[in-house]
Amino acid sequence: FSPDTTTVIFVLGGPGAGKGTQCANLVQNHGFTHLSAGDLLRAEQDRPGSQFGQLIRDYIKDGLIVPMEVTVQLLENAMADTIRAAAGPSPKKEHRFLIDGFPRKMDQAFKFEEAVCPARLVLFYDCPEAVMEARLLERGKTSGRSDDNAESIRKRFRTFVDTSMPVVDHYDSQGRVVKVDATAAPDVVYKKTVEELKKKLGD
Ligand code: UP5
Ligand code: MG
Repeated sequence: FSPDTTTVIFVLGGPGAGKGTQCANLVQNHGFTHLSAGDLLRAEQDRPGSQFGQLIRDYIKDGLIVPMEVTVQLLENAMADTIRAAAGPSPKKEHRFLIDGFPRKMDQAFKFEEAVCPARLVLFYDCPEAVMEARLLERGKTSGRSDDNAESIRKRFRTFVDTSMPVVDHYDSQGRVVKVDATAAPDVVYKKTVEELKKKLGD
């Protein structure tokens, strides 16, 4: 994917920070395509005949990072499908992707940027653990997600701190991170997101 015609924004933040919620808003109002690595993994897990189903199930339950080959391939396929679906007599000049919940480990970050496409920016939703925990436990009452329980949530937080924060710090040291406080209500966080993106992307 050429960075001239493909804009990739990584969307990071702890479990329950609101990545998916904010991405949905950005899709509606700003023409992004939203690809959630977690959603793609859950779909692959449930796909009949997938050779990775059980592996994904085990990793997600324990809040661990699925081996990167699986996730990078799913994202690459989804990007290609999106671009193919938009092809026609007047193809889009630019495709903008929000890659949600990825990369959450350094090896994924290097692999994706080298093999697929460099990211223009990293949108980082910053939120205290207590707030995220309350949101996830509340969602867990109805979500059906195998990792929305107290024990899995604790493991997800640990993985986030130990493995995923270094990715944010890495991009921050390169001046590519846009940090948004995700504690307030969704519409407040969204307003802030749009302001920050406007500053960086110029539209
Ligand atoms: N909510 C959202 N914003 C709110 C706000 N401002 N105020 C009040 N409530 C708010 O939101 C979570 C809940 O909070 C919702 O109920 C929402 O209404 C409410 P959501 O937008 O879903 O937050 P999000 O950050 O997307 O939380 P999510 O649970 O999806 O985060 P995770 O990062 O844990 O989940 P993900 O699906 O990305 O990954 C799951 C697992 O997949 C990982 O643990 C890992 O095992 C695996 N994975 C990989 O192995 N590799 C990858 O690259 C990616 C994932
Ligand atoms: Mg999500």
